[in-house]
Amino acid sequence: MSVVGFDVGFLNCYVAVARAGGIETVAIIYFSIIIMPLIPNKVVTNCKNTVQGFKRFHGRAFSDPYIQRLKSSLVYDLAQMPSGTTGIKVMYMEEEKVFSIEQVTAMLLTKMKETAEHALKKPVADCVVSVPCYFTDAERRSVVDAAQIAGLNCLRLMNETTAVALAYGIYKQDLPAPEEKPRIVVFVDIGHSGYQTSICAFNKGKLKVLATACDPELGGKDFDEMLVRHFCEEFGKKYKLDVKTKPRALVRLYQECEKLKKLMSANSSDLPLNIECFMNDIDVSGKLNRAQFEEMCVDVLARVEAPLHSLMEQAKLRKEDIYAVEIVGGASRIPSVKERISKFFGKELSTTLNADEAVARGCALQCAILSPAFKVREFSITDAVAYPISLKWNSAAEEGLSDCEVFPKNHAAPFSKVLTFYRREPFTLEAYYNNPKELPYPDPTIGQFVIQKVVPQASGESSKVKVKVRINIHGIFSVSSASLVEVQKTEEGEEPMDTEQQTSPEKEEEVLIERAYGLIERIFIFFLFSLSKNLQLTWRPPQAKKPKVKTKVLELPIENSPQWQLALDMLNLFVENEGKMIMQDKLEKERNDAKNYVEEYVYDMRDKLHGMLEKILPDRDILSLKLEDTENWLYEDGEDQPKQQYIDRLAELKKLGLPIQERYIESEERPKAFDEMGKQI
Ligand code: ATP
Ligand code: K
Ligand code: MG
Repeated sequence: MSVVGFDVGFLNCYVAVARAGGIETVAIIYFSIIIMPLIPNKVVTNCKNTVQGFKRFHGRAFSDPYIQRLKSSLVYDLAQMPSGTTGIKVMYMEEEKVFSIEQVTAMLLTKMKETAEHALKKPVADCVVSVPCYFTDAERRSVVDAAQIAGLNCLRLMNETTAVALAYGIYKQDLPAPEEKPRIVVFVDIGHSGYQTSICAFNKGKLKVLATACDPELGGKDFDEMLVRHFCEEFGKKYKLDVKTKPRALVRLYQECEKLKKLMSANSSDLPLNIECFMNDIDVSGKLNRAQFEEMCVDVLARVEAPLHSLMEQAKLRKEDIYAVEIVGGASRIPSVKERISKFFGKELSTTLNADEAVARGCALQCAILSPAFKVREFSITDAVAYPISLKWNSAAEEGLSDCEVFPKNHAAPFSKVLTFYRREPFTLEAYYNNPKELPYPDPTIGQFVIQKVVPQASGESSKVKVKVRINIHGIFSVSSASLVEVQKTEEGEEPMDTEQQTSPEKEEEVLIERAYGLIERIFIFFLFSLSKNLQLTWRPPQAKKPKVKTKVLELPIENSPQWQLALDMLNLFVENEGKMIMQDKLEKERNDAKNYVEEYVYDMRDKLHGMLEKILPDRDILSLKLEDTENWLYEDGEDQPKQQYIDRLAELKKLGLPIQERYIESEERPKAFDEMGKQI
């Protein structure tokens, strides 16, 4: 059992692991970048093969206008997967290959997994992975698949703001008692790509997300963008350079602007930006201060408030009700961003959490709570549905389409609902987001779910079909089960039996979707049925002999077709390929290690030969020559050889080196032995 939290950020990744004897999280950071090996056995960096900023490709069709718009601004290429989703085109081992977004994220997760394994010194499978709270169903399914490809057992996809809320609440000793008025805290996370806010109610041992509001397109990158735009213009005028035409120069400018932006958070005076040999061998320089920076970012800064308004409106709370506003995420360090948020709430912001590690720590804490092997204080987390979800279906009475909002916005999650339909034949439920306007995504469809094998009752009546729909622990919608209630007449005197059973730890609710036929209609159907079957009619007054019935519940198969879900055979293929790539990496590492051992031996032995082994002269020269020979070989033919070649070379060297070392030890030991003997005598 491993307890690990992964914050898969747009720019930065964090791994938090929990160690036994209390939750001590160790966070490790690195960039969300995958560099593909271009040529077998060689690491050559090439910007077309350096894939970054791919978090936003999850669950999106290649034809999605958002993807098409992004495509032109990327250094690497995108391509369409056979299923219609987005793939990334790179050179991998001398071949052009298209990797699905799930595969690329799996590669990143594999790296994160290895980091966790290194920290814990044991294999890692169980984990909790973060996603932005604005991720849709398709995006979440895609991340779950990526985790599976990486060989991880993702216990929960956790909303980033909820992870932060957990990291905030779990250690608080002074939360109001369960029956008291909850403590209301607002969480704000501004990362590189997205801006997320949530408002939560805390009581002792629990947290409930009341509402969330986001701008998926507002983050540190937008501030970088403004700076880049400014300097492109300035360098255009000052040095007559068209920066946009040179991708390499542009990449460097982005890097320098990000650095400048960070410096400006701590400094309000003029700050320089210098880049040597920027383009056409020209060195460029410029300067900027915070006031100028804020002026060029007014439009970006103006977007900070809207989600906050929405948040308060949804929660129906007053600003006075808020106990604290906790901010995290790298871009929350920008002074003007903080100012806007602080001004909106009319209070000082709190920075009690580690701005960079809070998400990963929250995920690790959630993993510890879910893990049976770990003892953590009880803490219940109720998340909120980000976008309202409706179902539509063909109505039984042939009146056309009916629909029903099953999960309104901010409905508690995870959650199951049992819907009751009266049907004679299989039917289809279509799930969709019913408010496409607020969706940061063009396709409101969640998926089709066919309830199969529905048959009428023996009596000819419609069958009662119970359908369970749920938002699971990952925030993913599904039709999780369906059953048909078969009514059977029993022998006189036999006790009616209800075989229905519902045991689920998850919160659940029953909703009546379609009404049963009324009593009159029932009698009429029964009447007709009897007539046709027996051709003899015996009227039995209902009170006289109530037919005893028992019910039997039949599980019904469901055909699931979620939008953009990776097909199972593809998923299996990707799992297999990831295994091959990990193996390839492992072989490459072993080969490199073998080479390094030869190199190390050469240097080590040479040192020794010049030092303490000087006494053993004749053999020394032979080994010395051999070492030099090997060193030359390493830089020439031996630079890129199979592992065995290095092993063989090392063995050859050791064959010469070992006897020398042995003789040396002997020559050192002998006088000592005499000394010892002398003492004894
Ligand atoms: P996302 O949450 O959008 O997926 P992420 O988690 O990778 O992205 P973070 O690591 O939270 O993002 O934040 C990175 C952003 O914060 C970058 O744009 C970075 O330039 C910015 N940033 C970090 N430190 C500072 C600072 N001191 N001042 C201004 N910006 C900063
Ligand atoms: K992060
Ligand atoms: Mg983040």
